[in-house]
Amino acid sequence: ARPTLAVVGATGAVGSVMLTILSQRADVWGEIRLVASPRSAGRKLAVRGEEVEVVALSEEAFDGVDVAMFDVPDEVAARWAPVAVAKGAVVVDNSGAFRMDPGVPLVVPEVNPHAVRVRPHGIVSNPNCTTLSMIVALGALHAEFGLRELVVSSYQAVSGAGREGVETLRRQLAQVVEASSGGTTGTGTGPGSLGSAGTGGVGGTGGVGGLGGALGTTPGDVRRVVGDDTGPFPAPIALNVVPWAGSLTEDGWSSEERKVRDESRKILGLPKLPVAVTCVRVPVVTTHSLTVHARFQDEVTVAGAREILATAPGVVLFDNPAAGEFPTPADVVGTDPTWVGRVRRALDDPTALELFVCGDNLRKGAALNTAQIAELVAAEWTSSAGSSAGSRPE
Ligand code: 11C
Repeated sequence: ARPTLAVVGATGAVGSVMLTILSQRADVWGEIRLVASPRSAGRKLAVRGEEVEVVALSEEAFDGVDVAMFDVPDEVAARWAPVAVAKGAVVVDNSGAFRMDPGVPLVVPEVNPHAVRVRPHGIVSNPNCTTLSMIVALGALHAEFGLRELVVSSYQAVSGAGREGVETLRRQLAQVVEASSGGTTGTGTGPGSLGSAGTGGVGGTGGVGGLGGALGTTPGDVRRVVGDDTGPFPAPIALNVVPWAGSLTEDGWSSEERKVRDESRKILGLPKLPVAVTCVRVPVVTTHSLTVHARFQDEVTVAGAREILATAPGVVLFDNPAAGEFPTPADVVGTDPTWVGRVRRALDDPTALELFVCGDNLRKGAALNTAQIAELVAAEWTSSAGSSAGSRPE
């Protein structure tokens, strides 16, 4: 019998993409049960071309479930994943609740598929979307060249902050368009929030019309237009970039930056890898991008790196700057691979490469990788000896 799958968090931003992905991929599942918070129970969602009614998250929701994917906040996963395990399910969790637990494998099927088999707590973790947006390409280069150091900056899409992140960007874009086309903008009325007297009058009143007219030319003008409610971001995200993702941890590091470092080390099996990372939010709806400086054990060549990237499973090399060809989020969104461009050898270090990498943060960055891990687990059903109806692999 095919294993029964539960999708916990089916109505969320990642959960919705998961239902699409489950409908697109080769079907390895028996029943697919959709689970969400009680307020979503009773809704019907389409998966594999059928309408399925959402059931409320409860102990009974895991009755007969073999594999349970969790796309929920950390505290919900921490509370309910052990319940699903106690009911006999293998949990594939996309939250940050268990990733760094030594008894929980952190799996990227193209990089460390073998790790999925050793799961003493019955839980397999899916990495953070920023880590995932680069790690398939880096794993391929590491296998050949031996990675020694990473220096990374992210350009993260607002959907990484969930539906609220997307709604905030859309609202602010509407506000700045409105303000720039003669609406309520406060541009040019003063020295602005940074107090740089002398720049306040640059925009003038009313601007020149159209997106960006005068707006974005004086300190604090965008902030005044979008108001105090900046949603999940600590500063306006329209007409801006924000050097922050996640929460504050020790010594000024964001939780997101620590995740990229710690998770990359764990996935690559390099517990002491030096990783310097700065995470930045940009006004892109979906698809995270990263600049990567990767230093290896020995000298590298661009030709050698290109050959590896061009043939690595899950990677697309798109790198012809003379023709204006490199990945951008607007072109990559909705696709599965990790896209790599701008491959250069570091000018001052023959052992290092510079790359620009893009990956859809909701697909490979979240739902797709979770689905791939779940499929690895499901394969244990079909490969286990005497896989009779209802039997679970040992
Ligand atoms: C972001 N990467 O873009 C985050 C969201 O640990 O899975 C996912 C947080 C996580 O804000």
